[in-house]
Amino acid sequence: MKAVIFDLDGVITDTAEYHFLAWKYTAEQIDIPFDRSMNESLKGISREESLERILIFGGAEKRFTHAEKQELLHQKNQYYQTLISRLTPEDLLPGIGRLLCELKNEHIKIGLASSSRNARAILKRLAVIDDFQAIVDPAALAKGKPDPEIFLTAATLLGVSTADCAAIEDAEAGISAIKSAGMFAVGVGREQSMLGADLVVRQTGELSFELLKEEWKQYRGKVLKSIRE
Ligand code: B16
Ligand code: MG
Repeated sequence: MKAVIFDLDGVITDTAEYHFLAWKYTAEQIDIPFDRSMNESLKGISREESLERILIFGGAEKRFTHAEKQELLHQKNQYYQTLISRLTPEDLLPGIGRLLCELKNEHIKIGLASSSRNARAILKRLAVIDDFQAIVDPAALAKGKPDPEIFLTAATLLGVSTADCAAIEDAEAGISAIKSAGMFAVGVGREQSMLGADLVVRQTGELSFELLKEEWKQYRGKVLKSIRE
């Protein structure tokens, strides 16, 4: 294991609640009901794709022009940015600060593969931006999660082969992206929603370098065995 690539929302910090509040505000402006289960299905999905899904859900996919959709996206993001301006280093999820320190001590490279165009601002507010050797710019990608492009780009920026990368995600779309990239996938959340992950923890507080190393050894053993067979 030469690199660990992190998702942001749901792994490093819990911005899902802020996305929920901002989408709820925006959806209600156009008379579409928005609840937490809908928000759950948007985890890891880009801003534009999220709006399309909300419009389809509300039977309003043909109701808005391109310019009106841009305005809705702008409104949502402004609301979201007001909320994230309150973030402090206290908002790192449990165990993440410790894990970043352990990885640095072990000289393991650290990357970020977040779909959020607000990721840099969030990492700055959490005071961990300097821990990352590579931060993928999601605006420069052709495809979002579950496409593997974001994780492949992170590995390239870090200069590490995909087979030597582990990646941590909290969304189904993210786990699919990691597996399609040929990496060791760590899921944070309920086992049922992390199908395909090589290791699942319920909460970030359970993550440690020791656990990743142990599970990685077993995973590599299985991979090598299947190649020999
Ligand atoms: P933004 P992740 C994702 O972050 C969120 O899970 C998703 O809900 C959001 O729509 C997406 O970022 C885009 O965020 O509007 O800030 O560009 O989980 O990939 O870190
Ligand atoms: Mg996430």
